[in-house]
Amino acid sequence: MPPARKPDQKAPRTVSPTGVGYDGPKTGRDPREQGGDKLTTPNGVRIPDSDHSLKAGPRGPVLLEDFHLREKIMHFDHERIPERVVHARGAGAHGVFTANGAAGKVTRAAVLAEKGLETPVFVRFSTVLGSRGSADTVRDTRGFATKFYTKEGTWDLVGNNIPVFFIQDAIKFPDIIHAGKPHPDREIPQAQSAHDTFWDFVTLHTEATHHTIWNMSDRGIPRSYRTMEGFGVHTFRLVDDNRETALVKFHWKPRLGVHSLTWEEAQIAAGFDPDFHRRDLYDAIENGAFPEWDLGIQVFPDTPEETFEGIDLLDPTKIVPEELAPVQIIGTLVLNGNPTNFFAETEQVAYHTGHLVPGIESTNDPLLQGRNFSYLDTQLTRLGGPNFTQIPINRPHAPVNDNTRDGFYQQAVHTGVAPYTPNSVDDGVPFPSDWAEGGYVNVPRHVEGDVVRAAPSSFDDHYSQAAMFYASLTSIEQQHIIDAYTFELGKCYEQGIKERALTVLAKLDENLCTQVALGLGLPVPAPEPVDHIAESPALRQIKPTPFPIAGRIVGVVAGPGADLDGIATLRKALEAEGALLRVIAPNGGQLAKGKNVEIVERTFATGRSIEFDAIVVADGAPKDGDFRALVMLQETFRHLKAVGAWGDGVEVLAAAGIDPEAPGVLTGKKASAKLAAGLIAALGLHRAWDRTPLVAASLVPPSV
Ligand code: HDD
Repeated sequence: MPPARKPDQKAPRTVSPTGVGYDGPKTGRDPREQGGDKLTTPNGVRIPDSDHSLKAGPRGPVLLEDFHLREKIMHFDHERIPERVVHARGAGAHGVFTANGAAGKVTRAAVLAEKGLETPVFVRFSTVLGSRGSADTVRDTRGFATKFYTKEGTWDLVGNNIPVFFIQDAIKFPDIIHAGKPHPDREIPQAQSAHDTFWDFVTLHTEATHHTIWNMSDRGIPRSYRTMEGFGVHTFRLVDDNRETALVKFHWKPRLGVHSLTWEEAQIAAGFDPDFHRRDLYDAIENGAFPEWDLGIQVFPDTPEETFEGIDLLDPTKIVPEELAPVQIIGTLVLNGNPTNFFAETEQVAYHTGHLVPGIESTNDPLLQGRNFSYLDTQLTRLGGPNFTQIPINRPHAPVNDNTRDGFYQQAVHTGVAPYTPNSVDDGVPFPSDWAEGGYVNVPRHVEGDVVRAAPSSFDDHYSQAAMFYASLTSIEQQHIIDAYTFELGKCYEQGIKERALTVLAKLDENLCTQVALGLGLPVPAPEPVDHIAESPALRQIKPTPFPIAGRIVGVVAGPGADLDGIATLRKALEAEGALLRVIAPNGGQLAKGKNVEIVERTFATGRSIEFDAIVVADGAPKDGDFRALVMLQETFRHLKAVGAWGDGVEVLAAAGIDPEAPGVLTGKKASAKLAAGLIAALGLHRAWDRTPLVAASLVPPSV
């Protein structure tokens, strides 16, 4: 484990573990570093002064011959590239995917099939709707895109943290995005779905109902990128060595469990720390708490109907519950390297659903088919031309000999005179590869039909799986959905849109519809519940068993008189689990007592509850009732996170109005092993869910 780095310290210049970014063998130059230690122009001319323009006398006009001034300003003027049209806001990391060999029976793609094979990856997580500078914690779908630099070429799995999509046909993608982005007249609201055009679209295009209810669930506000599931969404076709095919859906399962923020935490974080998820990912990797996911597949027979248990596998608004088709684990992803340069790597990485390797093929899912065009096309303006696969982060690790030539930003100095195949003048090179030589040979598949603009009738079921999702969740998760619909629709101005949304909810669940209608102050429409398949408990994210706590952060409220021995004991116990302890005190600097020295990492002015997964008050902490400390504790309690105190720290809890007997409140005379163990167990469960009724009662006045 690398030494812990303080969160806001300057990052060391790390070398990416994948080796991505090196151009050594080709040009002898590593593009991540610039040569020498002297300041130069872009052409390598050493310059004496970069702070003063060349002038005719100190008070005279600037001279046109100042090439350094012009180069410096010219380059700065063009530092920005267009942000992604969707998923503009994101964060990435390097890592390694290791196959366990289980997929060998369904695919010939070595990246999945070859037991023990390690493939370098670059993963980028994102929100969908917000601009590049928008807040991380808004309610939205999250992107989960993985670039596998396989030895057979680059494979991109461009997924989301929600297993279904809003629409069934890519031709509607511009429309849903126009509806979800800010209103064109005022360009508000930023990065959120709580506005009229979004709800107008999803209630008129009711195929969006299933995805929308996932957005309104806790999945729309993840605690961390590290605690999100990922899904390939579409059904893909895998091909084995014998050209036998199977249909599959991909799932990423986080080792830390699936956890979310509360809505209040998400809102506070959007203002207090808009970089909340980006910081969390970076700090976790920097501190050695490497995020891990298992990759799993659901496997279905490749029948002509392309359905499984009556579920249309080509409809991207449908899932196959894990109870019907278990997720089989085929490998593990570990993210173990932060980018060296955000722009060069995270901003310039270009994912594409059409980046496939032998053994993995598309299906006829009309959403996927459209994506296979869009991701290639969008890079032309975003990355400035057709040579984006030559940008270091996009460079394949497999040898490339492709007969494409020239174009903007061509990096290669091609040799030979015959960029066509076959040729007789360059000794025939490059040669095509057949199946046996690892060529991407599509498995023949039969296609027939009339040319029509139409969807199959199975795509008409817009509600049954949304109803199944809601019915599958715990009552706490259901309440969060009620609250989210009430908030989002409450932000709409058009009565007609709200009423239409209620008619959709009437099909999903009577209580959901009634509660939201009450919250909006609108009449409750007559229930029209649809039939749905059996509930899927696997969809719940509140689980009774604790998860690992690596990367979790515990704040300890302290001050000059605090029990530093106790803090040291607690820190040791937490660090043994990969978690961190941060001292919060009235002022910055150090706390010292005997041999113990604690650096204050957050003050009452700079800290806020959302930065911590639990807060504990140390014996000897100040009892002056500073409201900022009390607010921190009250928020932590209200957000159902563990709170605690030892020694006379319990007086501070009392001042904050926290009942020491309430669930998830841990107290003790000392910072003992027992207190630490209780804290670790509470962190593993993410929240003290048993506290919910207590908090709910305190939020709603009894007269309402
Ligand atoms: Fe998309 C980016 C995921 C449908 C068009 N999409 C993008 C990213 C993710 C997804 C994770 C960010 C990649 C990155 O980090 O650079 N998109 C999805 C999923 C979809 C989906 C899971 C449905 C299952 N997307 C979709 C459709 C279209 C697009 C139907 C167009 C017809 N998506 C794009 C895009 C983006 C993109 C415009 C923006 C930047 C980029 O591709 O490189 O081409």
